[in-house]
Order: sequence, then C-alpha cells, then structure tokens
Amino acid sequence: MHNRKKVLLKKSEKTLKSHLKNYKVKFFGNKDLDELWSEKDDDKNGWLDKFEAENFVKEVARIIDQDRAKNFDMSEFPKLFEKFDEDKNGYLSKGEMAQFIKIVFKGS
Ligand SMILES: [Ca+2]
Ligand SMILES: [Ca+2]
Repeated sequence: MHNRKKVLLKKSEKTLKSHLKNYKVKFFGNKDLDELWSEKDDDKNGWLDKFEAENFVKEVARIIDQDRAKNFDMSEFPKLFEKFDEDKNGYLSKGEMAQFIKIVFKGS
C-alpha cells in the first residue's frame, strides 16, 4: 500500500466574506476579498502560502479602513503568519485568514 505523505489541502467551502460576516468594516476598491484571494493565490490551490499571504495582507492593509490599518506593522508579518497558521501546515486557509484580519485589523 502506498502511503505517500502529502499534505492534503482541503479547499474551504466557505468564502472569506462569509467568515467575516460579523466583522463590520469597510473595504475600499472594486474587488471583494474572495476575488483578491484568488488573485494572490498564485498556484490556485485555494490556500495562501507565506509569500502569497504577505501579498494578500499588504493589499488588505491598503484597502481597509485606514484607522484599522495604522497599527499594523508589515515587519511583524512572519510572526503573525506562524501565529494564525493554526494547524501549522504552512498555509493560511480562508478561516485562518479571517481570524488574522479580525484580530490584526481590529478597531481601536
Ligand atoms: Ca496558494
Ligand atoms: Ca493552516
């Protein structure tokens, strides 16, 4: 029996928008977050690795209510990525990213 150790990435059925439905914040720009997610998900596997997630979060910081973005320091990103990658698989799912956004870009 072949038992190849391969990380099985299960695509999240829920959209980022639905994960964030209780997060009342305005995003500027004409893309929604799920569109932005697909755009930054370079290999289209449905998850964001560290590089992809960094690009995604940079864009979020640009389009989110600037009152929330002002406390975010991009140099802390590597640490935050580890923290919010709850299952430590090296990728952020939409659920994990929703937590990232809710906590890192919380209102003051
Ligand atoms: Ca990806
Ligand atoms: Ca993960």
